[in-house]
Amino acid sequence: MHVQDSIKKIYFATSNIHKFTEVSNILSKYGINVIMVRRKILEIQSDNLIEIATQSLYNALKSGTKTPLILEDSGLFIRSLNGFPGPYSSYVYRTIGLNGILKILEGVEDRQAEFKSVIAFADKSMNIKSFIGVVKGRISYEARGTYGFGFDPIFIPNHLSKTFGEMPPQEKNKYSHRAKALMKFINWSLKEINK
Ligand code: ITT
Repeated sequence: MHVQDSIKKIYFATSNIHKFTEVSNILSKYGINVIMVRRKILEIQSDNLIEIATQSLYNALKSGTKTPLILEDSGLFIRSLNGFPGPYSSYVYRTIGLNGILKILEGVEDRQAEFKSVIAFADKSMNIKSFIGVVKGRISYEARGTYGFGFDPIFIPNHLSKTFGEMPPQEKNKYSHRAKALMKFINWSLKEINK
């Protein structure tokens, strides 16, 4: 792979401005300028985030989105619900929202959950690679905080007491699934440059 040329500027296909801001804040620290591509990309239905992210990346490339390109698929996986809402997190957030999840978990003691993020990357030669980040934690008993987006106000990372919704962006980036996936991507691309 020839990531040398691509490292200064990268396209990010997403319709989610919050994801874009998080990714852009992290990558800019490594001198990478992130350009948001808002085009709506056909997303397959699958229980597997890697499959969704990779297939969406192919679809984006097919429809002419510029490279180097990244795309991210993520979700909240709740243990006592066998991983629900998982890949359907966006839909579940829009339909039943935070209160819906809190209601489903009323009286449920096992609050364990994790956020997962898959970053799929295509270089200028359209070689594809994916990177996974996971943050383990628990679902709070009530929504707290106004930072972030989506399920942030009900997710508390392990060993902490604040929800993601109570953390300013830099603090969330220390723990988040997205930051972890991005760090894997960055470390890999730095290694590729030195090959
Ligand atoms: P794109 O597909 O256009 O990038 P999207 O929001 O539809 O944007 P996903 O299909 O990957 O993205 O859905 C992920 C959903 O999971 C997202 O909408 C949130 O509801 C939830 N989610 C993922 N990461 C999150 C985070 O860091 N904080 C809070 N909620 C998150």
